[in-house]
Amino acid sequence: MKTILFSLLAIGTFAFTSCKENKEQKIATGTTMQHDMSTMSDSAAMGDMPMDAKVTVTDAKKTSANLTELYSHYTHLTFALSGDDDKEAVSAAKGIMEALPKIDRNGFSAEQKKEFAELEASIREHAQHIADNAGEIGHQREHLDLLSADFYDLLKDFGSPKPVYKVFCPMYNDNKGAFWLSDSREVKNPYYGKEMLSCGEVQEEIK
Ligand SMILES: [Cu+2]
Repeated sequence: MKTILFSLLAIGTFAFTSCKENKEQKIATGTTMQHDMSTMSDSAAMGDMPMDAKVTVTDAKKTSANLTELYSHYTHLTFALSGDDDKEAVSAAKGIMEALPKIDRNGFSAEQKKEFAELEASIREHAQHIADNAGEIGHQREHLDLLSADFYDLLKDFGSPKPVYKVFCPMYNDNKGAFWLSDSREVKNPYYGKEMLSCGEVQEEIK
């Protein structure tokens, strides 16, 4: 009985999100990812921004431009975890912690300062757990789930430095599901890595 139910669920989920492993795609995406990672690490401005960053950063509200560096470390983290790289995830999480105090809060209202302080404390806590758990990628991924919720609130309430997609994976955490934020509509699942890299669907675009 359980098996039948599970199969039905699996078929349903599959039809919805195409959570199938595709070897060719895996190889292709693996290559792309390495490229992305190397671009990211050799520029302080963080790799994949040149396309729209010039326009966005110049024209954006001060606050959202202010979040550019912090958010770039978050995308570094999702790249690392989608590549099953726990050590890279550690350095991305450290980048998040280092970027937090650099954020200029002078333009924030009293209410924004309060909200930001709460988000900052939570982001710092989850980033710390990720940084402390090299070799425990499952544990790092649990904190990515919570961290992603914080970043979602941050970008929604303080302005996104660029268009960002909210991507949902319905299978993570015993089918409770979890989302992450991505610069691209292309799905590279940080909760499963190569085990199920293309599982997920774009739910929302945050601008
Ligand atoms: Cu932890």
